[in-house]
This record gives sequence, structure tokens and C-alpha cells, in this order.
Amino acid sequence: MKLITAIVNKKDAAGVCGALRKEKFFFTKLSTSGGFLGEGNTTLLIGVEDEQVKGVLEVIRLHCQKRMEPMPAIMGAEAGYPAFNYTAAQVLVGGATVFVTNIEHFEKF
Ligand code: 2BA
Repeated sequence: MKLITAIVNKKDAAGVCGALRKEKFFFTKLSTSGGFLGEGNTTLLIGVEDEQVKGVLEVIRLHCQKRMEPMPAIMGAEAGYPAFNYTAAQVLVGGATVFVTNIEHFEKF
């Protein structure tokens, strides 16, 4: 069994969750925020049998897009951007960041 931890952009969360539900995958949705940008994102914990991993990754891939997001002004300053250019600083965020880990033991009580 595997645990898939998927960090997705909050703009994609509804689409991914809807598709996972439709495909009858069990998951837990956490409200999280990125350590770098400090923006809200969504972390999904999805426990599946090994042979289902590919299907889950496909759902995530289909519903998550890469986007340019603005960098907070204070970070622009720290990164050496001149004041007039703070708002122009952007970083590429997502699709999704996904970790797949082995589960040693699983039970539901
Ligand atoms: P954030 O930490 O807010 O990062 C947003 C985007 O900022 C990242 O997009 C990346 O393009 C950039 N970034 C992050 N840390 C950076 C750094 N130290 N130096 C330069 N640029 C940096 P993604 O890589 O697509 O990550 C999107 C979100 O996924 C992250 O939001 C974080 O919540 C999570 N994430 C990404 N990699 C992770 C990892 N190795 N471990 C845990 N969470 C991760």
C-alpha cells in the first residue's frame, strides 16, 4: 500500500477532488500553505493499493496546471529586485508536488 501526498494549487483543488471522488478514491484534504510564498494551497492524503498509484497520478496530472504567481514584495526586496520592480517578480508554481511513500501497516478501527 502507498500514501500519496499531493500538494496542489488551491485553484486546482476542487477539480482534483471532484475527479478523485468520481473515481472512488478515498482521500483527506488539508488546508496548507507554502513555506516559500506563504500562499494557501491544498494537501491531499490519498491511501491506495500499489496498483492504483498510476491512476491517482493521472487524475492529479490532468487537473493541475503550472502557473506564474507573484512573489510577495518583501521577498522581492530580499532577492535584490529594485523597489519599482517588486510586483513584476514571479515564480513558477505547480502543477502539483507529489510524494509517494510506502505504508508499513494500515488499519481502520
Ligand atoms: P511554496 O513553498 O510557497 O513555493 C512556491 C514556489 O516557489 C515553488 O513552486 C517554487 O517555484 C518556488 N520556490 C519554493 N521554494 C523555493 C526556494 N527555496 N528557492 C527558490 N524558489 C522556491 P513548486 O515547486 O511548484 O511548489 C509548490 C508548493 O509545493 C510549495 O509552495 C510547497 O507548499 C510545496 N512543495 C514544493 N516542494 C516541496 C518539498 N520538497 N517539500 C515539501 N513541500 C514542497
